[in-house]
Amino acid sequence: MTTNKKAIEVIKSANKIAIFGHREPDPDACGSTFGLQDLCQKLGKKADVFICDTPADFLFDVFPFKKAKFEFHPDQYDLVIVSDLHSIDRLSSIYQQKIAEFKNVLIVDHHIVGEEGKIETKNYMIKQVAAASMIVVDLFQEAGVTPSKNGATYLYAGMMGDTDRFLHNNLTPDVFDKAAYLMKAGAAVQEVYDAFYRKITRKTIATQKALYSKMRFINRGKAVYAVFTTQNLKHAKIDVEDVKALSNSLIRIDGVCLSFLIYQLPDGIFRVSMRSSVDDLVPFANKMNGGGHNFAAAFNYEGDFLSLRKNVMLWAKEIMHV
Ligand SMILES: [Mn+2]
Repeated sequence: MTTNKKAIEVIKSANKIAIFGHREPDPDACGSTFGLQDLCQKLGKKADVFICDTPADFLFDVFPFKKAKFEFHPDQYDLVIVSDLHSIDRLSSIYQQKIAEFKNVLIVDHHIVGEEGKIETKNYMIKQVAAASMIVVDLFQEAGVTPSKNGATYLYAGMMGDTDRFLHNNLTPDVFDKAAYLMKAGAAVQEVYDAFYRKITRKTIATQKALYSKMRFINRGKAVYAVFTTQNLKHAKIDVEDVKALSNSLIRIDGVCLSFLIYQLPDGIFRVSMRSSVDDLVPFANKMNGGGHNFAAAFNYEGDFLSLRKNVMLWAKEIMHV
């Protein structure tokens, strides 16, 4: 494991840095990558953030996607930083090969996944903290530089995404310390809340309607699932990003301790996003070649809709040991 000090040395010894978050970017992937860009710039480096997936609408109010680059030319960079991921298949497919072959990679992550597919590098920081954005704050503090106001906003937004604004059980005193640090650095806290939580769009309402009509209770009401096929999404005039934004909705239902929110990706594969209030989901997610955190994990399922519905009952039983 790379220390904060060593990570700063790695950044300082580079000239031009390319920064990547995971595919289907969420607030923490965006916050930690744009936060890292701010850090690199504060250290006098040139740094670019790369994104090829279209992020969810609500993220555009907070993150400067216009400044992000799309096409990656490895020969123009001497360091790659990947953030909020550490296995190659969590990268957008167009970047996978180039990063797998890149010689100098630094990993900044907080996910627990199986060793399989881990990007090969000796420089990795994989810490069990609530958000990758928190590790970036550690790096600012290690380097003795303060984030710009925008940088602080990005990192704050990342932390709010992965803690759902201090709601999840991944909280530690460190989360609050870092939130306070970022607010002092000028993070636009209210703007983040307006963009992420205060504003509800018509699409959100349409998605909620579809979600509640699709959910099915299993295991005597202790588990619940909802499946969105590509056809369902089209019919409801919503997209995968809208559904993903409601990943934490089903586990809030009284009496439910396990939820599966399942949606079909454009390539036909189903993404199974799990939440639990009781059981550690990581072993099961790893078994399915996925990963995540104790109470929030995901994996991909390549079968068809009918087999999926059958399997979800078995998965629930296995995870809940019944
Ligand atoms: Mn994260």
